[in-house]
Amino acid sequence: MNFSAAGEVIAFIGLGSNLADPVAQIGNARAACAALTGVKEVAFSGLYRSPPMGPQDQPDYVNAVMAVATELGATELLRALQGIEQDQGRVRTGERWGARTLDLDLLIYGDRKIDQADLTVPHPGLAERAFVLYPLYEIAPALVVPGKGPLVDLIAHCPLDGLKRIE
Ligand code: PH2
Ligand code: MG
Ligand code: MG
Repeated sequence: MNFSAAGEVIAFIGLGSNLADPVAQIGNARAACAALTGVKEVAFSGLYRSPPMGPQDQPDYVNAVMAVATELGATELLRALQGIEQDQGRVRTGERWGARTLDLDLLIYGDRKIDQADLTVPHPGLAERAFVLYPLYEIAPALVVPGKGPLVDLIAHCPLDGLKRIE
């Protein structure tokens, strides 16, 4: 997949929600991402339901992955995604992997590897998370994840862990 023009980078965003009507949260977040200046939607996976990774006393998650073509730098895109999380009522409780109305993770930014205090790309948990890998595979089956290898190989080593495509 390469629908980007010169000066644009293809980036992948992981979407997750397990509070306050998760399906609606994901739909609203998709629209908000596509409406960002300097961001165009290229592809959007189906919606997936998965048991929580982390604390088990929280609802199941709805997850999806979106591909965008963007003129924004990686940090600019991260800040824009954090703005959308805030707009959709994200409360940072400090609990690791706790319930949230909306989580937007910058999974992949072109072929870049980024190691900053506030941003690691590709996302460090990506290779172990079925709820990231399977939706990603749906929209980019030939993807090679920078520093981690072909997506097909990552998928082959990642059990579904209860992940189900919705509908
Ligand atoms: N996100 C978390 C913590 N746990 N579990 C699932 N199934 N899906 C998520 O997106 C998720 C999670 C923190 O970002
Ligand atoms: Mg996350
Ligand atoms: Mg996050």
